[in-house]
Amino acid sequence: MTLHEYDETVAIALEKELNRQREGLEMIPSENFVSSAVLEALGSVATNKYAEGYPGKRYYGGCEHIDTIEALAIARAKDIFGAEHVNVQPLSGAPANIAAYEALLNPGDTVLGMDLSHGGHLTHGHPVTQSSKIYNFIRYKTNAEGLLDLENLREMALQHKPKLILVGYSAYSREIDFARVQEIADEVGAMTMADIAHIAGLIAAGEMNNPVQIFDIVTTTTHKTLRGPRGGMIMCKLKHAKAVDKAVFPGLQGGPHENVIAAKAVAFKEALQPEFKVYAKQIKANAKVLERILRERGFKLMFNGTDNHLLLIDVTPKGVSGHEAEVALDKAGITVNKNMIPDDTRKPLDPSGIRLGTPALTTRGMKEAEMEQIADWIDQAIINHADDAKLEEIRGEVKKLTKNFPLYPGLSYSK
Ligand code: DSN
Repeated sequence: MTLHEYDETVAIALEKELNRQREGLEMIPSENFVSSAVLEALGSVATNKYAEGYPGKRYYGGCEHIDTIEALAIARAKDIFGAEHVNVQPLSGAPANIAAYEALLNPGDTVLGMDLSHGGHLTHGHPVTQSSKIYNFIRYKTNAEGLLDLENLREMALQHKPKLILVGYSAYSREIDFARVQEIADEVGAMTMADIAHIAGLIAAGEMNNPVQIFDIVTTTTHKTLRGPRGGMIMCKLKHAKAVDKAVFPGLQGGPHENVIAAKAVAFKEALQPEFKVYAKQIKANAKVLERILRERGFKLMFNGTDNHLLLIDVTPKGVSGHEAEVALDKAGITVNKNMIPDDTRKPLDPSGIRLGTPALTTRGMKEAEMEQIADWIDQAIINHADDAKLEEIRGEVKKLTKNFPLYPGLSYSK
């Protein structure tokens, strides 16, 4: 019996979601389209298996094939990033970060992490998180030029004597000098952690600096630029291996999601191929086209542009809020997310900015020419945010363009 025959309601919703992905321009920088091979592994029988523990040391019988899969995922991740130790079990980025803190810190320890509105992440010590109640997070910011200021970071490190310095961001668009951060940490006797969730695919392809061989610990998600299944991963120096594994299981999680780990293994194989390097280069080239045209059209680019896959844009000079821009773009078939900008005076649900990126469109095969067209549509949609007919017209153009870049041909949930 097919899914559609058994549960039409879910099948129809999935078919609509598939069509939304096919007919729209997905520009949320943390999203991507996995390959059909990754999707197949994700929907495999490995979901049926309990495998608490680690390869060769499980608390359940029948884990021999699961061990093969998990060991392969670990070996491939080590190969990609040059890691001494890898744990592929974190369910996603937030639990990976929580486990990393648990592995390295004691309650009350001081951590330097970037402020959310300056490009950091909630799990880097925002007051709404549990971690912020356990550890003493001190938040640093970008400087007046809108850039990461490592001299200020050093001064703060000398002042606060943190146990851990945390870099790696979810809305910051510039390169990070990990080697300099390590020097600062060494000067004050701190450990180092990088959260490379957004840029892991670019690092895997050698398109951005790699902290893995320098830092104590590096966390990531596997579903953003790395283009794997929704999940997390921790890489660390051998000296932290035991603490990391213990923090993930049994410290934080129970049975690992082995179907997701199988899909991670497949995605890592893809990331090791020469085509992935071409893909990562194109992600950056596409982001540069958006940067150039949107700047020419009068948009205010935070951090003065981009070195990676994303742009954070203050849209208020265009007479709209981030929420209004997101809604208008949605109506035009372009999906982005509203986002706070540094020291935003507006509220998180209606901030001043939008964040957009190129990983998903690049996966579809779009290049510089398409980016020029898309930048124009973004500008037009925002200028005409109150004109539903114009937004509908752009949506029609968007749909036409997407037909030239097929997504999951042959896939259907409607039978
Ligand atoms: N929610 C992710 C993002 O969009 O960047 C980070 O957790």
